Amino acid sequence: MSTRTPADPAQLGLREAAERLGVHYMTAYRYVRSGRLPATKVGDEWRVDEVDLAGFRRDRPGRSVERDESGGPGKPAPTSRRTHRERLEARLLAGDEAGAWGVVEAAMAAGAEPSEVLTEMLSPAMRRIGERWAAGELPIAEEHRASAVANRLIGRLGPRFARPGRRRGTVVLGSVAGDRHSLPTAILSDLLRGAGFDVMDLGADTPPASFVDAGRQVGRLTAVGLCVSAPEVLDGVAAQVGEVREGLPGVPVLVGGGAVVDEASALALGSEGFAADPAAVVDLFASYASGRVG
Ligand code: B12
Repeated sequence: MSTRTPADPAQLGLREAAERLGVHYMTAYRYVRSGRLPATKVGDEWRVDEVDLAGFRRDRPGRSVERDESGGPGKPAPTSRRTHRERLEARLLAGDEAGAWGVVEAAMAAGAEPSEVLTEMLSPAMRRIGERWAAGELPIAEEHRASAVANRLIGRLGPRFARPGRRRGTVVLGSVAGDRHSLPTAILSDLLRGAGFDVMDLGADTPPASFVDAGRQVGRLTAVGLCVSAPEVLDGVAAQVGEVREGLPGVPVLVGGGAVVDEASALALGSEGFAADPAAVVDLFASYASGRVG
């Protein structure tokens, strides 16, 4: 029985894809929901591209896909981090939260730490989606849909970053006024929580006065972090940093994010430091907490 869409002859229904793979429909469905077989939902039905199906068959020569994650002597090698990243990207783009979470769980079962899920899977997947959007390969709607799923994943992972015990102080974070990106500070918040900080994340488009208000409300303020992802707002950032610094005298103010490309740019915007990768960013904030732990 063919379930091809008249609109796109290269797309198969899930039942036909299952038949071609020689597996039960529910097995093919599981491949899709776990991100192993790329598929797109059209209305109530999953559609599988013939090219993706061919790739899926090619990548599992003569072995059971269900055993992929198992590893161990005599078994197929464990699925790589890169493969998990690619599967996650596909589930994000499909707007499939359950499938995306399935990929995250599979990666953690294979040994990934929650922080690695954020820095080695979710962040690169989102960057790649941004590159594909910039290259004109993806409509902006798909980027929005992927961002919504990414937000849900960050929420689900959040409790895993709770760290009992001694605190290193509070960091106030947010993206600067005019910058609509909220994912970078949401991700950084959890990395900092995992390192023993309390974090108040103010999210996207935060005016300087709100950084100041938030900073005055929290106890043991370690630093304020301003994130800039959109280059188009860079011009106004130095003035915003000045306002925050004036409202919170003596408090370290750091500026970072994807649009702050090097140390010279960070310092020119008024930041007290710069860090290029996630571990260095956490260390940078931690350097202001040293001597104040407890
Ligand atoms: C999702 C997304 C959006 C979503 C935002 C959804 C959301 N809720 O966040 C929407 C659709 C709204 C959006 C809008 C736009 N976007 Co956009 N977006 C992205 C995308 C694909 C992913 C963002 C993300 O989640 N990144 C993953 C995180 C983890 O990124 P990260 O920066 O590595 O995060 C780390 C650091 O920033 C650091 N960090 C964070 N805060 C701080 C603070 C301090 C002090 C320090 C030290 C470090 C630090 O820690 C984080 C964790 O490791 C990026 C691609 C990319 N490369 O990031 C484009 C991207 C950032 N967007 C881009 C653009 C151009 C835009 C628009 C201008 C498009 C337009 N013309 O409308 C608008 C911006 C309008 C505005 N004024 O803000 C460009 C920016 C170009 C550039 N940098 O050269 C990018 C890079 C896409 C691209 N490849 O061209 N976007």
